[in-house]
Amino acid sequence: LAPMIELSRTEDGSNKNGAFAKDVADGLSQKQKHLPSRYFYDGKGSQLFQQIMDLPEYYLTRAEFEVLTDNQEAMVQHFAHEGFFHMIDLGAGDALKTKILIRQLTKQQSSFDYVPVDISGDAMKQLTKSLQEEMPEVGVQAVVGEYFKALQWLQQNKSERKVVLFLGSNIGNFEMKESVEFLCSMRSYLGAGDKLLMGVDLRKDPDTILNAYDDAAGITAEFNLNLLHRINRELGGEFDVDQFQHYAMYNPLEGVMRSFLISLKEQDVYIRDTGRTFHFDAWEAIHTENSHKYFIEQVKELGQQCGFKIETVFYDSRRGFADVLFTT
Ligand code: AVI
Repeated sequence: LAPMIELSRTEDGSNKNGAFAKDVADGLSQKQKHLPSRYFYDGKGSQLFQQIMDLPEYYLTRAEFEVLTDNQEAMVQHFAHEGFFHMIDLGAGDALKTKILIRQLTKQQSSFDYVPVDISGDAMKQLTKSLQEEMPEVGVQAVVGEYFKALQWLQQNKSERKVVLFLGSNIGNFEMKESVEFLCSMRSYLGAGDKLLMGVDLRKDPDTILNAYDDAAGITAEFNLNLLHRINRELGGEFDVDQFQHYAMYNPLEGVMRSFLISLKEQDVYIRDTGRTFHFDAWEAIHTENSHKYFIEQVKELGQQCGFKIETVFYDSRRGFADVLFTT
């Protein structure tokens, strides 16, 4: 399987080589405007996402926490039966969930090191420090960058045994086609018997899903609108952010939660680093995020397309979230 993912993005999604400016200009010039959701996660956005994870409506994090807590012994047995391995954690953040597994691995004296990958350098510094304090016996090699950085790391360490964690339903933020490309790319760097533990949010009551992305306290709205603030801060944008509104919509046929920013009036917005002005009609939308919700059968097919087989599926007690253990 050939690597298919494009490896040319900036490491942290910032404006280093103008990629951010270019993506914004491209997205806002389309007939249906859009902005890539990976730009949500600047310092402020990451902080808001931490708040989202504590919201009463945002069930995903708690559900996955339960899955990992209740199944930690079984999971670790699947990972650790053949000697040393690298545990690579894509989008590790504060690794609150992964620490459940790390503790269990240490308890069982498994031979492994931990490779957290995250776009936030600060998060990786803090995580390395907290692990050194809490579990000094665990070797940690943090990688700062987007997911493609993790793929590069996998490529460089191709011959060693690996367990990849891709938790939190982060896969759900890709377009369907991108998720296949990403998983196939990952698969091409894994060897026989390597594992992938992937968190996926499952189909459920549409209202439960919708509320999770349109919370009463308005934190998700702030998270979405922060993208415009970020364009103002980093690209010299002139968005009047109060003139845009968060709008979230769930399509139960496709199983996709979509988020938008809606222009409340007809307006022109200049963005210095793009050298251009963008026109918005009253009530025109910018599509900012997809979050896919899956049937287990779809997850199975997704894996199969890239040569992954399901070893076990671990569910939460409500069967609303699953961590799927794939092997090659
Ligand atoms: C990071 N990702 C899995 C979150 C999700 O649920 O799609 C991002 C998010 N967007 C709004 N709320 C949370």
